[in-house]
Amino acid sequence: MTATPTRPFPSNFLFGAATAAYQIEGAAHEDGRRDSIWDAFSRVPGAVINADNGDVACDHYHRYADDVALMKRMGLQTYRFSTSWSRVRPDGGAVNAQGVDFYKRLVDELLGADILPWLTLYHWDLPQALQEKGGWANRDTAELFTEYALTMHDALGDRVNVWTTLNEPWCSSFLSYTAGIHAPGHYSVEEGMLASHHLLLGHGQTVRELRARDESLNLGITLNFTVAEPADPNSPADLDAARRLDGQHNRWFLDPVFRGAYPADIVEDFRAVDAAAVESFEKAVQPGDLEVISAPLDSLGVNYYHGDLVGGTPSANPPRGGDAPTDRPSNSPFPSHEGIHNYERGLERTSMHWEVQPAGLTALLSRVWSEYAEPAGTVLYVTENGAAYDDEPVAEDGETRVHDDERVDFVRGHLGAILDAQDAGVDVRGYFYWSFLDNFEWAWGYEKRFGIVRVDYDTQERAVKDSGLEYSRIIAARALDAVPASVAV
Ligand code: PNW
Repeated sequence: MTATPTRPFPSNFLFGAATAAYQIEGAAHEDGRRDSIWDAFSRVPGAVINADNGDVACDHYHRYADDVALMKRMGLQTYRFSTSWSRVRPDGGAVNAQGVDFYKRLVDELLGADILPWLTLYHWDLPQALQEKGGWANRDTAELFTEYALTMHDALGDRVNVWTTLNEPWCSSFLSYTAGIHAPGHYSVEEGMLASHHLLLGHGQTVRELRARDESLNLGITLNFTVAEPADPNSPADLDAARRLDGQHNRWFLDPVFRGAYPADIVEDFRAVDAAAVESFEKAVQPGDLEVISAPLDSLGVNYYHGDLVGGTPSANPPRGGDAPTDRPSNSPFPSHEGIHNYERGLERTSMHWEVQPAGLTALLSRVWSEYAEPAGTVLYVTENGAAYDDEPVAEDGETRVHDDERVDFVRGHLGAILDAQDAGVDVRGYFYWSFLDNFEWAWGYEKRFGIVRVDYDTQERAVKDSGLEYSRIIAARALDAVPASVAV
């Protein structure tokens, strides 16, 4: 007797996995590619754990055909990857045809395997030559970003339909220019604010230009979110801490993109911390910018890893903080962080020390849908969700196996959370597990493994983890329960 599949996914729902150029490609000095800010930052003593860098990474630049073949065997319907500005316009200016050619080969391989290419234009690898002119704190970078985007569209516009401008501008502004944790590793509230505006400006201009070229493109942006909950929903101080965290992390980007305005409460919170930074930011926001930034979008990518339980006073039982990757100093990425305290809620945590809370994804999708996406006619996709665990590979029958039961539960739990959101009326049409491969986890180097496919960095061998096998079964069944016991990968 065959069980009837329960909890099916709608027929238009896309199952995929995601990566980013600097994290997997390697070939950092090949075919005309030049340094990005991550190549340069990786050389700063103490910036990346074990002094790791992306020189080789997963060697995907040379192994892309095998990697695409593996995606195909696993049943992925779509693959979210990023193109490297540093390959395509190595110093931000002239086009490097060899760099463009790599992405043509990759896209052709995907199309040949019947996998939908989901292209992200900026996943943090700004050409170092542009950083030397101020990077994202310089308004010119927004213009150059659009020129680079148009180069990619010249090359791939006939074959790629889905274009995401930016991945997680919160990371490429505040984590990078204010907290000092990501490249270029600066510690400035002013630069963080300017970078966020210029990133969004680059996004909006690019949407406008691509739309003018081809109305049929699916255009979007990917943002990363937290779900900020007050420790005591009756405490005004806890509610205010949650408001400020939500405002600095989520609304700082959602509001300009969907409503054409930065959140006024957060601008004032920032002013109380650094009035000069806000003055400089207000000068940078020129008339018309917010209209450009709020250009209508087809899709919003939602990246969700974890939420935060916060209070306005220190908790008697604070969570053990995640360790910093290195001893290099860092600041808070939140300019207005005073009086926001994290609380422990006893949830399981991944090896990033991030809480596992699938219900947070349901809450996030529902909120973003009703407050921002639905009124704008924008569809949601979960463009990243995943977990790092201390995987233990084992040799069984001559094969490498990874029995990553926690990651199996993580994937199932979050897919269930998406079904819950759909049941509540949210139009969310896809899921991309982060990441397809173990890869260069930024300041954590190769220490943290997020993949559903294990990478042996000595041999570059790939091995599908149990989570990858389970994901393949779910994709084959197109349902969460009653998945077949096995699937050929
Ligand atoms: C995202 N934080 O990054 C990125 O899009 C991926 O490239 C990355 O590998 C993945 O999540 C896992 O970390 C983030 O410190 C990195 O809050 C750091 C933070 C958030 C997102």
